[in-house]
Amino acid sequence: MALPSGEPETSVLPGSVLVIGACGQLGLELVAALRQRYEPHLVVAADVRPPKNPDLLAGGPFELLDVLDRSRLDKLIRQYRPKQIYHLAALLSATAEKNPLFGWQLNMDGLLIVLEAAVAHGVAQVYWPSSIAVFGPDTPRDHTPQVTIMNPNTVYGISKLAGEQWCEWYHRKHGLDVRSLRYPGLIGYKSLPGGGTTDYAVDIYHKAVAGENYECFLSEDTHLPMMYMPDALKATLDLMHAPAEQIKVRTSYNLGAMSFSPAESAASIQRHLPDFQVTYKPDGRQQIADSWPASIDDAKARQDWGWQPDFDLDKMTADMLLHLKEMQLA
Ligand code: VAH
Repeated sequence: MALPSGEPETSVLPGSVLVIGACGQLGLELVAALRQRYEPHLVVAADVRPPKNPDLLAGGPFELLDVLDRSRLDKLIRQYRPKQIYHLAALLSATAEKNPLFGWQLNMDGLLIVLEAAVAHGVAQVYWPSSIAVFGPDTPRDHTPQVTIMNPNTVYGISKLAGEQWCEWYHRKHGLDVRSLRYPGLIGYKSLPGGGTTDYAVDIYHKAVAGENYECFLSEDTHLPMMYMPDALKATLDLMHAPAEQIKVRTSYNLGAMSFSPAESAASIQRHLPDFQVTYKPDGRQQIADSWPASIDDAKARQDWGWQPDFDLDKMTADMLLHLKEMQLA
């Protein structure tokens, strides 16, 4: 991934990088991408429990960290002196609805602990993911603007909206270089998501490659903003390496790539696997999905730091099926 500034990809970071929530769907892939970009021993993966598959994080240091334990975080920051902290640990939308108070505590107190520690230790940059979940049922659903009505009605969305305002406050009051993206649903082949409303868009590929039919928990015409993991990684690293003067949004940037429905996802797969069948049985996650945008206007990200996605639905499907088939044969 070339840097917008044209800086060589293998630029050495004077200091380490700490990834909190490294065992999650995004965390595993972000650690791998950071360890390709920097010397692997400089990229410290941390999570509340070890990875299910240790091989996935074997290329560099791993530390146990409950992000709600400030003294443990202080110890790791003193030990590794990170220049960047990527704070990903959170309960996602469906899980947080089942555990509202812990969802708020982890998503909110976790962020505040990281922001406070970053200021106290002079960490140069913090990354924190927001989500399209910050929008609610009365937000304009098509090409949702960067600035608009935001009345999220999920615990996850409420915590992400509050978190965005805290990020802006820490930048304004303490000069902390904290940056954020409102991710759409993320789709990747390296790890399964956990507890999200958009997880169907990953599960469907695994079922197709396994030769099984798929029962989708959203209705067939539920359009949601989605993004292939390589694009999410590109956006995250491009944002974090853009010159500070280009970053005009200190809450969180809208970020888009594509928008599709379960029926369109199924049709894209069936162009490769004609016998694959999908049925639809909406569950409680349908109500969450119905409160989110159908598509995102990310013009501000494109204008400020040159965002440009590489993958559409069919290009993602071809790549997902290729890699999942390879993994199946391995
Ligand atoms: C979720 N995958 O479903 C996450 C994401 C936009 C959705 O934030 O909760």
